[in-house]
Amino acid sequence: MPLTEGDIRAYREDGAVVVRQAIAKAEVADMLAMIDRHLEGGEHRWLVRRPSSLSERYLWPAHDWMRQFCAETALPEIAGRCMGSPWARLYFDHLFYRQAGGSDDTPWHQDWPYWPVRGRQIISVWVALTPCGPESSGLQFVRGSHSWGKMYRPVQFNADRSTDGFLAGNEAGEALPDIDAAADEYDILSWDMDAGDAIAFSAAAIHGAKDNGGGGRRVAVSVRYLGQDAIWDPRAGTDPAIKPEAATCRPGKPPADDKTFPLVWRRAE
Ligand SMILES: O=C(O)CCC(=O)C(=O)O
Repeated sequence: MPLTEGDIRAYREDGAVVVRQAIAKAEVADMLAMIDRHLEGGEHRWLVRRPSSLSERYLWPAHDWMRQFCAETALPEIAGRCMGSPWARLYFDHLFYRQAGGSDDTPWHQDWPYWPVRGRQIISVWVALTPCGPESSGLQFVRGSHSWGKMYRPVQFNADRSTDGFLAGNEAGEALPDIDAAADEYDILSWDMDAGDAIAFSAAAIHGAKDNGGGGRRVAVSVRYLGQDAIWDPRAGTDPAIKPEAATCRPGKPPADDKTFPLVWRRAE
């Protein structure tokens, strides 16, 4: 397991930590092949297209290669140990695919305003499947922003508001500060990433990414996990992919439906 106590401390203090070679190069190559095959011919349910990039979420229920990636690699343990939770449940996988030379960026945002869950133990493990860095679409973080105690209003990723329309009505919270306009005031955290390196980060951490900087394609999968203190919180305009009836979720109660939120890691006694 590539995670150290120092990594866990860094996650808690900064809201994000890099984990080198969380996924072996051979598994990275397999994942890229499966993703290419899927994008060429797959059926898409939760696909969001932008001019030079796309994202797709919840592949795992229909695709065993993605379920294995989320459940049977080092990722669930990284998630559980960073969160400090006795267990980790899989929430969903999220593929982020940028075309070579594309100009799409990822605006600064937090993740938790978009999701019908709430808690401190909500984490993503974002795995770079192609190399990238701060100037070539690698993820960047406002260090420590996960501890500000804020849930900012979600930011629309599509300028024309055509595709991720579920945000309608999700106006709660104040607007995110303009991070780029006051870049000197924030401590920005980022890393040069090799294929197979991962970043574990809190759902409350403010993060974003620049465009590809004219480089090659950038492919990443972000896997979302829930820990012990996460509760179901179906606020207006949050991701509708999981139907509360199917998940037997009750507002204010922890998601404990093993089919919808499989238990993928448990701390050894
Ligand atoms: O890969 C990206 O550009 C966005 C990733 C992201 O925002 C996330 O994983 O929450």
